[in-house]
Amino acid sequence: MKSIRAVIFDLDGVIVSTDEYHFQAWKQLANSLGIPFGRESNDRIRGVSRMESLEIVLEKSGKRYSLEEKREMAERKNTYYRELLKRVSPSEILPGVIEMIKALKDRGVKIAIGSSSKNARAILRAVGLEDEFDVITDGNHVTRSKPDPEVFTIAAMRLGFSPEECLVVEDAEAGVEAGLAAGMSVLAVGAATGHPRATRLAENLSCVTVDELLLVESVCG
Ligand code: B16
Ligand code: MG
Repeated sequence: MKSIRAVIFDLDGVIVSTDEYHFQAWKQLANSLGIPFGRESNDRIRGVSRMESLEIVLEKSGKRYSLEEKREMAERKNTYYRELLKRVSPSEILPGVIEMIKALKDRGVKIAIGSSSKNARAILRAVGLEDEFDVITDGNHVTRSKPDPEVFTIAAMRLGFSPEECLVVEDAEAGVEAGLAAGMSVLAVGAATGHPRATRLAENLSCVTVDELLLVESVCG
């Protein structure tokens, strides 16, 4: 088995708590349409694309909508979301992220972003991390959303490593599945901590040392 030479981080819910802003923006859209949308549906939209998330939100609507109407709704949700993103600052970087990035760089391990979000660069810029990653692969580079492995496969190719040399850090069930389907090890954090097939589990990145991340199975929290 090859050792881990690159770590590919998901963004929303792993690097920054923007997953909460996605929820609030979808909730705002759902309220305007008179559709119930609660926290119990939120885990299902983690990691999946904007249009696929919209389909999940619309499941509880009795109405059928045209593609044009759906595009307008997705655009409106993104406008709500971008408004919420204006408050994002470095203080919203999740626990252990900065320390882990530094520790990985000190080891010479390459780091990448593998996100479904088309807003990934704007978020990384807002928290001051845009220049920290060797590669940023996001929703603008893929044709298929997680749980398809495409975003992680492209990130690994751009980094120049084979899948078994890469470890993915994910907070979404769809993202854990995507990493495993890419043939990579996966550390599941946050909402995905209970995932039965993840390679490793941790409450968040502050619960894992760089040695544990790269070498040893760890459960924490
Ligand atoms: P956008 P990640 C994902 O980001 C979010 O988890 C998911 O909720 C969102 O629908 C998706 O990005 C698309 O985001 O509307 O900004 O393009 O977790 O893969 O970093
Ligand atoms: Mg995520």
